[in-house]
Amino acid sequence: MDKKTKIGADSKDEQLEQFRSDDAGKDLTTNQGVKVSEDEFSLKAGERGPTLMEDFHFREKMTHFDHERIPERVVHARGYAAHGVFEAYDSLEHLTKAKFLSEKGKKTPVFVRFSTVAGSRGSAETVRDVRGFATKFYTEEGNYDLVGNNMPVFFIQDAIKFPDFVHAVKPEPHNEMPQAASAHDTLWDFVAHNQETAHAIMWLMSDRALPRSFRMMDGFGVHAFRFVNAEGKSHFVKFNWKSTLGVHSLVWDEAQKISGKDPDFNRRDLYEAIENGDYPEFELGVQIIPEEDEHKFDFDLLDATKLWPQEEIPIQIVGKMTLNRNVDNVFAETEQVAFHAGHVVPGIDFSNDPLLQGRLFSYTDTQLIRLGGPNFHELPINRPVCPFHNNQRDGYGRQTINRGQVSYHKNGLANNTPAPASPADGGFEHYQEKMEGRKVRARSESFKDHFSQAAMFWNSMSAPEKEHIIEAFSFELGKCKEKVVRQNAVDMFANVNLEMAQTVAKNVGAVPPESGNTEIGKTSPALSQENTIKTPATRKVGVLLGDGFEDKEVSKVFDALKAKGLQVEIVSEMQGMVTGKNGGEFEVDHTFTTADPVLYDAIYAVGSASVSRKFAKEAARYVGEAFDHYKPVGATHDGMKWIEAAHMQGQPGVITGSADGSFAADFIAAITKHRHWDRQVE
Ligand code: HDD
Repeated sequence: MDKKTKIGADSKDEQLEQFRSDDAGKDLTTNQGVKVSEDEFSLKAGERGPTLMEDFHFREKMTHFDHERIPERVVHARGYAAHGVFEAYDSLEHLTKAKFLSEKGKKTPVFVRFSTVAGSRGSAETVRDVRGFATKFYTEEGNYDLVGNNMPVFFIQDAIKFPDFVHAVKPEPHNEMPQAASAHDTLWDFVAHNQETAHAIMWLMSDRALPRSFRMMDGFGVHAFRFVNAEGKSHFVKFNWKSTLGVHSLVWDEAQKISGKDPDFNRRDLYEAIENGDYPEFELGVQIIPEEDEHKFDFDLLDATKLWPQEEIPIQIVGKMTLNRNVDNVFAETEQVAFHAGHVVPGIDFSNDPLLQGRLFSYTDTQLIRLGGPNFHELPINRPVCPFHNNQRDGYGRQTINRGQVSYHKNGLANNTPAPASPADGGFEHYQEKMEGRKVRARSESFKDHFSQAAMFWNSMSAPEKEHIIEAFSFELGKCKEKVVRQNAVDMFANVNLEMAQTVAKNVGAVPPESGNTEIGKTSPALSQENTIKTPATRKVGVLLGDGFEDKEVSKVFDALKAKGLQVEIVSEMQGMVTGKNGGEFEVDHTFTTADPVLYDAIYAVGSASVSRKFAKEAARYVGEAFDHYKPVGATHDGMKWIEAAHMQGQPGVITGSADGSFAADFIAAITKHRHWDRQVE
């Protein structure tokens, strides 16, 4: 490949540049390029007369507007994306011939879209749901899409059940409620009648379903894929994304409140982090199982309701993705991006997982209706950065002007080109797996254990995580109107853990099951968020400041927080400047009403000696709610009175003291822990 066509970290950005348009400062024209002289009044027969058909500017403007919307994604409609770069740590040539993994330090542009699954395009983001985590690698050998989720297991084993599962979880058809929620009868009715859902439901009821940030969750390719090396040797592989900030979650009460206070909470967080230069990073990890070991495990590798415990099959970290650029236009990029689990490059191939096999059909099919025809690969965001040539022609919105007489293969007139490339020359060769069998509609016996890994997940949770799961079940089933739905669900989950199911049963008015699983079997400590990476970096602290605050000391605390990469926002009674005792000034970022304690990771109360009654009331609310959500609370000087009034002193994660002393260091240590579950909350 010559220098000009070499693919690097900036290749996609350079390609997109050809399509960008800056309208500011330009003359207004029609789409035909004709300058427009008036854009406020339609053309009429007399000032008070009817509008005239010949008003081409009105017609064009209105027609375009009338056609602005496209169908939202049937699932994952609500999403947000960013550009970035993937860098390989080392060569994986011994495992795969995929070139983007073949060389230490090799950089490949990527585009990542995070999403919720069930909600419509405008729904709230902090709902209880799986999060999509879809990555498009623009490699020199074509686009590779890793279309994953933030949970390693799926709800069903065979793609033929996907429409049923999605119908069950989406709003109920007779009244279109509830929006972006699984807490309703049809989902739980589906669950009890399709018990392969057990393991994924345990994840959905856990804290993983409430990520604090898209930046603070892991991603999973879910299925077993194949790596194939240049010698044709195949290994099964599972892909894992590991956030360098660790995996952290909201609590349910907080998540519900954020849905009202800031329905864009997760996208705002991602957008602002990138704008601030706090680029989200995820390491790519692979779990490898040699083909000959396929049957050595107590689960079937082809079953997407099973994870590969990392204590048994370790994760090898092979590279890092950094998201470093927000999109220019959400519709053009985030909405029109078309992912496909079947977009692979030489060196990556499929397994026979029946869920994956069905996905290979569904993704192109859905893009045809969503993006209006077969040319969606020509949209700027979807174009590969390497050249592409074939004999496909025409269709709605075709942009490529294919020159020449020939559009068929084989041909003589164009010297039989474009010509297939041999595998040695980079042509994709499907892995030659030996197959034999009868055509059957059946589920393999090895897919029939639905509860062992669900129980492993439960057994691996810390005490607070278990409590949250019980609360989640109690909320979700409590929202189901039909008693039989609640009863069937608790009876089913007794197979995961009897005590858990009995507690939930009592909470939701069902009959506690008498028998079930009481064994504490296998555990996988890596599944507990207690064991995740903990860092204060990029956490957001709300600081309550009133006029006359202790400015010198507070400035020192701010410096200490910022030095550790924390974000500080000043909250006060009114917008404008807030002035300290010694004349130091800070600009207020938010008033008590435009912000809210649920939007911060920690609250630092300072106040001042002479705050108003309203200030005092709001400060007490901020501190109290942060405390109830197990967040770190810090107070110095006059801020202490709200801590004392609420009897919070000495509780875990409540840091008081002099801003001159060890306060800042102690407060940062408390923030590093994320939440203080050992706190006594009434
Ligand atoms: Fe899917 C979208 C992830 C099973 C059919 N899926 C979609 C997206 C993600 C996933 C992240 C959003 C991509 C984007 O941001 O544009 N899907 C998964 C995972 C699955 C899974 C991790 C199981 C391991 N999906 C799955 C099955 C089917 C589909 C079994 C159907 C047979 N998925 C679709 C779809 C979507 C989609 C209907 C809707 C919008 C789109 O594709 O582009 O084709």
